Parts: sequence; structure tokens; C-alpha cells
Amino acid sequence: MAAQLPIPVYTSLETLYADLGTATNHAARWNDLAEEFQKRFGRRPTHIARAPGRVNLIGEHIDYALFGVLPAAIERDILIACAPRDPSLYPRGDVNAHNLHHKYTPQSFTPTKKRSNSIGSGPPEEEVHVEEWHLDIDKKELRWESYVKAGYYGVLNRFFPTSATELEHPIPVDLLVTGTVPAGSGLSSSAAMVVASTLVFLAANDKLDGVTKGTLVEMSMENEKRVGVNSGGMDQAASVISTPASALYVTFYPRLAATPVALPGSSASSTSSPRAVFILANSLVTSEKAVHARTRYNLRVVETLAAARILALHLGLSVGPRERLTLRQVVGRLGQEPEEGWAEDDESLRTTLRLAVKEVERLRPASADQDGQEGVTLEEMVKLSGMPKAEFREVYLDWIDVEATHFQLYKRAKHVFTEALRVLQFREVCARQDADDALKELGDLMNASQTSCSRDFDCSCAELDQLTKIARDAGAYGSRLTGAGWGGCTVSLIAEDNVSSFIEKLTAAYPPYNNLKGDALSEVIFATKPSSGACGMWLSSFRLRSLISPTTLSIQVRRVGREIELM
Ligand code: NG1
Repeated sequence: MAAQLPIPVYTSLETLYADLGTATNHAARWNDLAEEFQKRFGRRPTHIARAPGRVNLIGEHIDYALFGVLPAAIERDILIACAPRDPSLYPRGDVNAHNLHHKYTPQSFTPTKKRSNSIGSGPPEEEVHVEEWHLDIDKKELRWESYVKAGYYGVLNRFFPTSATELEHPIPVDLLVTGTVPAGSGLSSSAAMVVASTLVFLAANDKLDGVTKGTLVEMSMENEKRVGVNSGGMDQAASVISTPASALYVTFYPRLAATPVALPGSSASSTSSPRAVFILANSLVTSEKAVHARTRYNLRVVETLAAARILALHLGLSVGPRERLTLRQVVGRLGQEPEEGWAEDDESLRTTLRLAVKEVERLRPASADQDGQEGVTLEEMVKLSGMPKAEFREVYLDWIDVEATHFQLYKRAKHVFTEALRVLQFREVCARQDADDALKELGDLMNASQTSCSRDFDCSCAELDQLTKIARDAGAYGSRLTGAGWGGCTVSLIAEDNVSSFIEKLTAAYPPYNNLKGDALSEVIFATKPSSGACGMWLSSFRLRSLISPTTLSIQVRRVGREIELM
């Protein structure tokens, strides 16, 4: 199982790139990073962690309802280089973090031990006081180092008991970060940052033994919540578990699992289907997910959870008095799923989802117009939930920051069920590698997903709607927003032969691209192929507490004409 595998660790770029299967020009970035590290901190880095961004091909806003999604890692990534500092000169666990991008200023921070008030829900005299590691993360203002801190947090609290002896304390480090995943574009630069940070702190502190890809995904999901967004696990799973040339079918229920899915035309034997190429195009509307979380992302999380409870009650399914079940669990109960979950090839999930798409009509508010536009007020929602108001608040609202006058239970649940079905259909078309019309079928599913995101989930925006329409007119089989939406990128499915004419047409027709040329244009519109997941490159053979004379391995590259050669 892919999630049970260890994190790949390399000692040379040659082996790393053989696995990444990508161009050696990326090697120049690694080398620049190592050289700049040497310049700034007076020594070479000992560890570099890589974590890619991701594109979601289909399955939007359904990971936190625990339905399967189909993302792929992209080549663009975050690299974090690091080396220990002399522990006799700096406080334990101290971090001196720099970013290669000049707009992100250097930051230093030291974790402190803090007494948390209580755990448990008993009376105050039974409060249990615990000490935890603490780092200040300002959730109101988005700062680059918050993501570095978020990754560090989990490593500290999982691997360094606050009662530990001096010897077991986290070491002080210098860090240098660089990245090619554009921020706020729906390509998950945040998850890539948190995954790379978690990985580099694990490695620098010699804590990687026994950490599987699944553990890194779980830690990164937990860590990212500290930045203020209650995300599902899609981005972290794609960034960690992906393999080159395939998309990744990631499921979360009853446990995290991931299977590679080959895309049409990718196998050497497939003849009739042209090769699928995915083009990413940035709408140039920045999607500030954390800043708007209370009226957008977090609100959708609450709406889908409340919809799950209310639908389950309408359907006469069992629901615990304080249980916060998900829409995936509603489908499981409706179809009498066994405790260990349905097998991947079991048709029951699909059949029950079809039924759920019909049953969701029960959530349509009586006062609503044709599209169920009006939603329900908080009072109406509480009444429908069958819970006392105070209890409803505790279970559904107190743990998450949201703001709304109306809650759209019907439209959100309808999107989730139909989108979950589209993911299953997309996967099935990919399995029929040789079908002539595979790309057309996939494109239709992507278009239906865009309509549903726009109309029912309300996570698109005018520019994304416009750009996806232009993409279809320019020859894409299908085009949709990717990631959380409200701005950011679209992903369009193109046959390999049409890539350049497609890019030309899009550039001419989408007004914000009209004056862009060269690098500026290829920053906002580019083809991508599925890349492999997170990995580490450890540049010396030292073990932490025996830092005597590191045998540094070369990651030099040499330019030979226009080629770059590994040395
Ligand atoms: P973005 O904002 O594109 O990274 C977010 C969530 C995903 C998923 C998508 C919507 C985070 C880190 N990621 O992706 O888990 O819910 O929205 O499908 O919040």
C-alpha cells in the first residue's frame, strides 16, 4: 500500500531525478539553493526536503466530507534546505528561517513550553494540566514563516516530550526556503510548505525512522490546521504519496488509502487514445483562503457536516446524540456498509451514491426557489438537527470560525454527492485506457464539475467561469477550477497535439493575459505532468549526535552549452 511506504531519501540528484523522471534543469535550483545557503550561513546544508504542489483533476470540496478525490502532484515544488547550528550558542529548537524570495523577510523563532489549560470534559477540579510546545502563529495575517512553524509544531509535540532530558531537545537550525508553486493559486503551495517543513524538521532532528508516507500525510494535515483552515487531506496526500505519470485516487474513509491511476494515453501500449495533457491557467484572482475562511472554506465545512446530520435524520439512519458525522458516513449507513468499508471494486458505493443524489432533495428548503437559493437560518438549522441550541453550537460551531445568515445545506450536499460520483466515473474511464472517446468523457465530467462548483457549491468566481469557458472554446475537452476556488487556477484537458494552439488562443482571449509574453506568460499558463511526491536529499552521511566530519556529497551541476550535466 502506497501510504505504508517510507519517505524516499536520496543522497544524490542523479538518483532523485531518475525517480522524479523530470528535466535536469531542476538540478540548477537545488544547486543555487545549496550555494546560497553556504553564502548566508557559512556552511553547506545537511538536509534538503522537497514537496510538490498539486493539481486536483476532479473531486472538489469533498475530501472533508471523506469522499475519494483524484489529484496529481505537479513538477512545481517547495525546497527547504537546513543545517544544525551550534547548540552551545543558540537556544534549543531555535530556528533562523530565510526565504530565497526577497519579498519574504528572514524570521527567527524559538519554541517555548506552555501549560495548556485543561484537557478532558470533566469538572474543573479534574482538569488535567499538560505542557505543550508552543510557537506563535498569527492566523489573522498570512505570513510565510507561519507554514514553516506549522510543520515544526507537529514534530515538536509528537517527538519531543516536554518532560524530556536535555539530550532529547530539538536542535537549533538555519533554514532556507525556495519555491515555484505560485501562492494563492489553488495549487496547494501551503500544503507543499507544510509537508516540506514537517519533513525537514523530522530529518534534521533524526526522527524519520519508522515515519511512513501515511504518517507524514497525517502529521501535515494536523499541522496545517494550525494556520487556521480546517482542510481535508487531499493536498497533503497528493504532495506526499504521488508517483510520476499517474494521478492518485485518495480515499479517507474508513482510513487513508491511495492508489495510482494511469491517465489515458500514458501507457506505451495504448494506441487509440491521444495522450492527455493538463494545462494549468491562473485566473490571476488571488484566492486568499485563510483570510476568507469564515465565510467560505470553513463555512462549507460546517454546511456539509450539518447537512449530513439532517439528511441522516430525514432518512431514519442512526445518528449519535452528539455525533458529527460526514456525508460519506451517511452514504455508508444508507448502503449498510461493513465496518471495514466497501472494497474498492465493490459497486455499492456508486449505487448508494446514486440513491443519495435522489434523497438529497429532502434537504431542499420549503421556502426556496427552483435552485434552493435561500438556504436555512441558524434557528431553522438547529431545529432540523434535533439538538438543543447550546449542544448544536458546541458540536458544530464552537470549534470553527464561521459567519453566515443563511446556510445552504441542500446545494452543498447535492454538489458533494454528484461530485463524488463524477470521481468514480473519471476513474473508471481512465481504467479503460484504450477507449477512443476517453478524453471526451473525462472532459464532460470536468465540465459538469465546474458547473456544480459554480452553481451549487458557490466556490467559483466570474473570472474562473470566464476562463473555463474560453478554454472549452479554445479546444479543451474539459475545463474546471482546481483547488478551493474563489480564484486561483483552472485545469484544462487537452490532447497532446493541441497544446501550443490552445495556449495561443487562451492568451488572446483572456484579457488579463493579453499583454503577457515569455516568462511572464509561462508563469501563468503552463502544461504539467504528474510528478512524484515528497522526498528528502541528505547531503552528508552524519548522524546527528556524531557530527564529526560530514562527508558532503556533491550536487554540483555544470552547464555544457545549453545542457545541464550532473557532476
Ligand atoms: P487548496 O486551497 O487548493 O490548497 C483546499 C483544501 C483541500 C480541498 C480543496 C477543495 C487546504 C490545505 N486544502 O485546497 O483539502 O478541500 O480546497 O477541494 O485547505
